[in-house]
Amino acid sequence: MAVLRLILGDQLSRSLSCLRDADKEKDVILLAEVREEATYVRHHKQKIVFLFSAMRHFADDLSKDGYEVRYIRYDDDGNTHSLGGEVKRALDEREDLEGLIVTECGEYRLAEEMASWSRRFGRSVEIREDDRFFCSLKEFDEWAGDGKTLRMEYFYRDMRRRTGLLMEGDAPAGGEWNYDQENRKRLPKEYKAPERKTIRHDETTKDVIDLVDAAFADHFGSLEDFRYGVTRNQARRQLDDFIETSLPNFGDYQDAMGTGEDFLNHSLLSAYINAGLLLPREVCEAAEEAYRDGQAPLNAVEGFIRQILGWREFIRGVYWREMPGYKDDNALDAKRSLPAFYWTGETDMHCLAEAIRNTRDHAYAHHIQRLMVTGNFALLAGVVPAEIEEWYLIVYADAYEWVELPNVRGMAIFADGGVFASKPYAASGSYINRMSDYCKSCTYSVSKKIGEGACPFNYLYWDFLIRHEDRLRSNQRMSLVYGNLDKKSADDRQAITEQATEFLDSLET
Ligand code: FAD
Ligand code: DLZ
Ligand code: SF4
Repeated sequence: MAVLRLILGDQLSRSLSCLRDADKEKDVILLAEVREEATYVRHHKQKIVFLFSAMRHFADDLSKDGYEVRYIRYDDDGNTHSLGGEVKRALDEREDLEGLIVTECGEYRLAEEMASWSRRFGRSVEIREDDRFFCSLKEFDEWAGDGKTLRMEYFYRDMRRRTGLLMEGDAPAGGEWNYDQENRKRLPKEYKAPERKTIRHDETTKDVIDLVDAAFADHFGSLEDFRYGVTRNQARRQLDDFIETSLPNFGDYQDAMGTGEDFLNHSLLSAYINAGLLLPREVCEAAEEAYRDGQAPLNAVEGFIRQILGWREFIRGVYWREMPGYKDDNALDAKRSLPAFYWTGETDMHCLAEAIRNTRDHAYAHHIQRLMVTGNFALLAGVVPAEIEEWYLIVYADAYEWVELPNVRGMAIFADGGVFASKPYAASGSYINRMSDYCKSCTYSVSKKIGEGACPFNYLYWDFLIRHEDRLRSNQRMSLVYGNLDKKSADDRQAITEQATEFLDSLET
């Protein structure tokens, strides 16, 4: 029996469940560049180049290995520009194809659509589990049980035990599960981040850059410095390079930020892992090997593995467990529109300008920029969850709803009211000053709490605590900060509220 096998843009793994038993003699493998996926949000130009070029290279490799591949290019005549439309067209044109096999996708909206395909097309549709993750959705649900609050740390320990990663018998390597306390260093003066290897792009990528430049000219982002690898081999080389040059200090500078330092010691691997060019297991194993061989210290390797084995798996479990309601949560009743500077980067707040520039130039920003700069500002300003969430889904090359949405709604802006965060990650300018050199070259003064020239993060922080006092004061983990708020006089509180309101109202949206 011949079947059609659909591979989505973020499923570029040869071990993908829907490819596993593919018959080179009979089956047809479909990949399609379609407008519906490229514009359901207006993705960063580099994200589209990365995926289209990676899809084309992946399809070429399959063809070279003898599979029959049906590849639909964006500007091909007859492209229906939706995945459903392309599946239907392939099935209609090839009567010998008895049905479709596909691996489950990463976004709820598409999963719902796929669930209707069998009825719509009158053919069998088999949706297989995506087993590239360490933890299946069923296992995650069993772990979560009826718990209303989920804690990543306990999940992570279970995953360490289950996979044996960084374990010595029944105990964690080095005796501790988590070395986060050691991973909060500022950058030393004159710190030089590791050089990144450049990737020479081939004709396929150049063609895609031209296509995206023309067809998606009004999408956010610059194409001037496109540096993503687009093949498995290139992604693997990026992994090896990271392990050798950046991992040893990954832990130390994991939370640090620096002007002009767009990558520091971060791995830059999320786009590859999420698109399937690298598997999470091989990435964690490579890091563990570096620890066992004495090439990287435990605080770095544990910190890195925790992000993938812990956070990444946990976030995915939360997404599928909480959807579809999760998308509507607005626990802090946030109402403000997204400020225009999120798109232009034009703001006197230097930390925000830097994070947004990095985002525009590379479809990338590292975790602390996402969480404590752009995320923190949206939280303090009370930006409508749907607007800030769409921004994150658009601007990063690694963004798919399964991973973006809980990170934004759950971690950055507390819109879910604490499904997995025990308190909002709200911070004043002091945090940003402690972890970066941004404040030194900012128009605002981080040491000034209120009045002309004061850092907006300072009064926005207190204003946030005042506005949400009813909800947050009873949270035990907030008792210290509310204790500090209690030391402020009624006049101080009023001045904070007035300056915060005036500042927020002045933002162009
Ligand atoms: P590194 O710092 O080198 O970390 C290693 C790997 O760990 C990453 O490649 C990634 O696979 C994984 N990882 C780390 N943190 C997380 C996390 N919180 N959730 C899931 N995986 C994690 N990550 C995405 O992959 N896609 C997103 O759309 C996304 N949106 C985010 C939005 C916000 C508001 C925040 C706070 C975080 C978001 N993250 C997202 C998580 C994290 O910021 C990125 O995974 C990371 O910055 C990617 O860069 P890197 O590969 O250099 O990561
Ligand atoms: C993100 C994306 C883009 C920009 N374009 C395509 C595409 O043309 N064809 C495709 O198969 N997938 C694309 N993707 C990835 C999908 O949006 C992704 O598979 C779903 O969002 C589920 O995670
Ligand atoms: Fe950001 Fe405030 Fe520092 Fe300026 S002073 S960089 S706005 S934290």
